Amino acid sequence: MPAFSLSSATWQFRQAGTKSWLPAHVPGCVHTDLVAAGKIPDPFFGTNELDLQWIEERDWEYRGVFTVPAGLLAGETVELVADGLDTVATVTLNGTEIARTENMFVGYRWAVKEYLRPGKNEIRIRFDSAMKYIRATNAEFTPPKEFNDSVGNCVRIRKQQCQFGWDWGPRLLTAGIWRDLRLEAWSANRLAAVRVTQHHQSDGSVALTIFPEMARPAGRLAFIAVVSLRGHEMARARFEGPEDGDRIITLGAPELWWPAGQGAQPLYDLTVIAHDDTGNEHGRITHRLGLRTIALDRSPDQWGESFRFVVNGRAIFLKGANWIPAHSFVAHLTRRDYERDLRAAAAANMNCLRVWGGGIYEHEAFYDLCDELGLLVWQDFMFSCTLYPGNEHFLAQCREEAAYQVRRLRHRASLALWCGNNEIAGLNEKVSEGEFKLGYEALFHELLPKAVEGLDGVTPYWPSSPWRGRVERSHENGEKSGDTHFWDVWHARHPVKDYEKWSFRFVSEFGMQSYASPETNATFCPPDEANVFGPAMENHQKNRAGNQIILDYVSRRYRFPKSQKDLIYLSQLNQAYCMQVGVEHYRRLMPRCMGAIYWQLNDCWPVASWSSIEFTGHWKALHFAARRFFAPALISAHVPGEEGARIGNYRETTVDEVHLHTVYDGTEPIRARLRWELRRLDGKKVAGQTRTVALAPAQSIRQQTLSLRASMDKHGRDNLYLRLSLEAGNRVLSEQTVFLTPPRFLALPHGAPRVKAKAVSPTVIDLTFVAPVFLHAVDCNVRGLQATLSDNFFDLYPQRPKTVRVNLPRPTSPKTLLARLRTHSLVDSFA
Ligand code: BMA
Repeated sequence: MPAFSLSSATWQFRQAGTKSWLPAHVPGCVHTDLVAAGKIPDPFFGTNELDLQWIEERDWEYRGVFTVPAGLLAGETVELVADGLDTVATVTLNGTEIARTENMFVGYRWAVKEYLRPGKNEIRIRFDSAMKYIRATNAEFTPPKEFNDSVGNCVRIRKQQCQFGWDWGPRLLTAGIWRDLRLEAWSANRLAAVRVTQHHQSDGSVALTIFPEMARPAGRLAFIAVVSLRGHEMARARFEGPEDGDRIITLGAPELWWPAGQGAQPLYDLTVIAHDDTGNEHGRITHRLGLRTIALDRSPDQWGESFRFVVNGRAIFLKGANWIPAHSFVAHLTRRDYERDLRAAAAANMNCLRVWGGGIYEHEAFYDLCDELGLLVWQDFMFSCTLYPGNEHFLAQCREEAAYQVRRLRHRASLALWCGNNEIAGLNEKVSEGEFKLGYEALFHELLPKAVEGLDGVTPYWPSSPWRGRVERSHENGEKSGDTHFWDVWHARHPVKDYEKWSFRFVSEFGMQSYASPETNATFCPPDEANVFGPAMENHQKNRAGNQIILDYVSRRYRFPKSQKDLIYLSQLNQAYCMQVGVEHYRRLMPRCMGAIYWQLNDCWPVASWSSIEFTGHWKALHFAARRFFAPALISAHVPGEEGARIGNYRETTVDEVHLHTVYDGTEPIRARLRWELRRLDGKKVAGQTRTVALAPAQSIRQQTLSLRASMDKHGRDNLYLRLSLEAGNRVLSEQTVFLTPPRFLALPHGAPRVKAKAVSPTVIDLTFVAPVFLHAVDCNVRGLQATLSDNFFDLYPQRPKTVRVNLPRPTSPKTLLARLRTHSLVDSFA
């Protein structure tokens, strides 16, 4: 079908009501165009955000001049296709108004042939201020106050909610043509969409039923459907209309698609071509399919009701993180940007991401990568935290949005769940009251499930996250059914060990903030303003209590740091520790608990936040820890009891034993060596043992309990550490150090590792570290080289070599790498 992308038009923009036009980009947005034109400074730098709030109150105009290719005008119908307009837009073609829109999340097509002319054409799109819109539209609806709706009333418009500001994101309310804009020409009819359902038969074959959806009633059309795998045609069918039985293609011995860690991710191409009896083509659509079944199993069991995802008949523990928009200005994001963070998610042994409901329905590249990497997608609809208007006009917009997005994403191999909203039912008290209740139920219990059922029909729907089948939010019920957001640790400042108090069925949010690295902070803050409590840094901490809570948790665990750099390091170690305690507990609970999705994977700008990957792509300590605590074969310690204090602040402990667990979610049973070693910090071995253990798929098991009271009494708990490892052949599958008291009390020895560097290739170097003494949380920094390390923030045990692979963007000699390398460990951070 002939198409012409309007991104190639000559684009300009201006503030409405002013004279001069400036160059613009499509896709793009006002803020990035203003930066490119030199009219505003970098919105992320320092406190610039605060000076740029005027942009949201203005109206903006875009105009594009283009020449229509002659062939295009030969089409009987020419459509202007807008995949995304942000948001209150009036579209004009050669002076005639074509359409008005008010929903960022809907793609549109308008018949425009009669307004086009041969030669030069002009399209204009005016974006009215979203702030003016929310003051005038749905104004009879005032939602209850919500701490993340800092502007107030942001729910009155269907626009990316976190643009209004969030507790990790700036208030940068933009406007623009944020996705592709093009002209498409066709005659008689057009293949608009293809819906495919998979029937997995007992003999292992898979039958694909193909439902072509035409723009007009089909008439005399025929369809050809071809399935191929890695470029080889596997099957083909020819059928007449939607009623024709031949629209089924059966694949005899297909390769199944699996989530990461469970098997491969083969992707079949299904191409459907519509044509008439004279052979004229009326459109073709290719979908990449993963052959798999997926179900949300909620069967009664001994604890209440299960909440587990079953793929190809196998129940799978979901390991992952929450995903927020990858940039405050999403229009510019490309596959490369998504690739950076999604590959990092897969590298950290994740098999799932939750696309959180205050952002956007993601870019095609995001889902392409999730399909390729085996990352299951828990897809929220874009509704978050606050209640929404329930009037017919608003609901009609939501209906259109749901239909558009469900049609767009339903065939995705990675799509595991449609979820109605983030945190409305579970956390907003007003959800059960009068009109709020009516509006809520109309949207989340009728409209959205109907759209999913009618247009997808396969992917499960879950009304809200968290949700347990009714409006309530007690932890007790989270132990019985549904999913839970657990924020006692962090927001309510409970002890970290409170993760272990509850046996939830599935945990879709829990998190701990940390500061971003000094390198990331330097991108928005000059060194003399980089004090984390100063105005520039404070503006990059969007949680009002954030700094206090970070300091609170850091002080519970570590000594007072030497410098701000060390505080940043400790905040990251603390974050990694908290998530480790949470995730390992949830994994040990398997099969009662079947998912741990921490808050949050990524950032939309450089900021102090709950993320494990900084905005610059730099991995925090948490991301390295995630790779360890999400490992398929895990050695995990449960240490009941804790260090506390009596009146007078005299230390006491209730710790005296350690339970050693293994958790395994590999696919084949294996045998491994479980090794534990209790040592004094001065290196002397106190006790230890190695034994062989059998690991069975989907099994969490307590292997052994160590009674350590006598050793603690004899050597002092401040002088001991326990090294645990799980090994197979000469590979360490899982390893960790357990302390019997908070690290601030430990008598940690000082020392520096010897490091040897060996070139594997011009851009790959292996660093081997050997430390004379035990060193905890060794941070290796190779400043300025943009290196990627296979591990960091790791422990070094006396005389036990540890090799880290370093990937470099350009050829580098081992000598240069060693000269740039700086290491420090926990003890070096203490004042
Ligand atoms: C959650 C999320 C977000 C928020 C985060 C941290 O509950 O759903 O709304 O950013 O907590 O407070």
